Amino acid sequence: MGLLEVRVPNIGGFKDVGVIELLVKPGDSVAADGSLVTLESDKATMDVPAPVGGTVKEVRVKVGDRVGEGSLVLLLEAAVEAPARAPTPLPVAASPAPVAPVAASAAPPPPAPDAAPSGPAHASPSVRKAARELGVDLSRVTGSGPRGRVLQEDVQRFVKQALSGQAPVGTGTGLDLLPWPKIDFARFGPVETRPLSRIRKIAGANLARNWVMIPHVTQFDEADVTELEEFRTRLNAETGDKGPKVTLLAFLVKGCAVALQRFPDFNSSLDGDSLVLKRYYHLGFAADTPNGLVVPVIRDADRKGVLDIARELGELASRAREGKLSLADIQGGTFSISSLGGIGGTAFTPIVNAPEVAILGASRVAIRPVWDGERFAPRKMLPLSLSYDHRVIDGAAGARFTSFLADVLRDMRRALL
Ligand code: CAO
Repeated sequence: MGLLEVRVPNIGGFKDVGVIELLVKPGDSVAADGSLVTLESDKATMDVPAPVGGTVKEVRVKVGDRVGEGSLVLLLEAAVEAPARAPTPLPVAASPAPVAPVAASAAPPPPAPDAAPSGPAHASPSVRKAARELGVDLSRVTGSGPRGRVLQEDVQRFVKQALSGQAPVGTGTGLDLLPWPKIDFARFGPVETRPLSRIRKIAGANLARNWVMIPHVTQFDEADVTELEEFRTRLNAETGDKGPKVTLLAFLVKGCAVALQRFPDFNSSLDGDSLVLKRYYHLGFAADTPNGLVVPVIRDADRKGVLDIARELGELASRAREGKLSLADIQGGTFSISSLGGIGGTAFTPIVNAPEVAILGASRVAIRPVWDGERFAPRKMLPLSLSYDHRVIDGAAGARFTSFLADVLRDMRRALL
């Protein structure tokens, strides 16, 4: 059993090709045709395979080396008697094709060139083979190699995460977070432990996912609701006990439905490389309940009047507080509103409610001096905080949306236009 010199076979005329990955180390056993190293030209990635099965004795290249046909890759101790003809430099094939037919039995079979880096996933043939065998869709694996190349360990990590039920996260762009701090708080003072409610656990998991997966931007603006508030007060006085109590939130729902029709991207969802634009306007509103946050949905807000919206808001909010919402009450939302105006605050950054792409936060109306061109006048100003998914919505669109919404709230007759 002699030592076999494994050299770079005919690689289709490429002369100065980089070694980008060593797939074996001294002492490793390899099967015949097993991949030894991966080479990469500017057009293709290819593996140099073992001509016969055996044990790797010495690796003669390192990552970053430039090689060409005939370069010595490693020394292999063949498991069986090596064929008489040494696998030294292969005869140059006449064909410039990357895969040259090789006759000599001891010579390495030709490397299998792989898709050029412009392909959907950038990975060597051995990694592709492993992915195929494991049923892994390589386009879903985050590559941690140079230029985002998917390595063996990326595929292994992906499989491990899939088996453990976690979302696959690669090292390159994933969250390599420190473990959560484990502290015995009782060492520092008295504590009380309260289990999280079911709603809080579900909402928390959703919020955490949305916060880390969506690139959020929050656009702040304010709407002059002086006239709207006068109208609302009059309306409530007129309807009295006969009608629903109309709060600012009902006008916000209506105003947002109008703005969403004007800016359809805000009423969409991302689906892979596409945007699904919804032609219905179902608006969710965050409701604070003793058990945590829920988001009931007002369907077809664009087709409802403010009184109907106010009635539904009241019903849904009380069902939410009593824990009596049905699944239908919380499904199908296309945009959400989180109103903290009844409580206080000047601005906040709401978290987008995936798979929606935007959410409007409303804070407490304040009377502020506003310059009307000639003098300062006391106006009722409603602070707006619009968070959106920056993958879908650009900053300019975000600012246009809040400006338009502020215009509608300043004069609701604009909702009729
Ligand atoms: N500025 C000033 N006052 C406001 C206001 C605002 N932006 N919004 C509401 N108000 C007033 C209302 O007019 C009402 O006043 P009156 O009783 O004098 O008429 C009072 O605040 C209470 O309103 P409300 O809370 O009963 O009704 P609403 O329609 O504004 O809100 C609901 C309903 C269910 C959304 C609300 O009760 C609630 O749960 N809010 C919290 C939402 C939340 O937790 N969001 C955060 C989610 S995490 O991002």
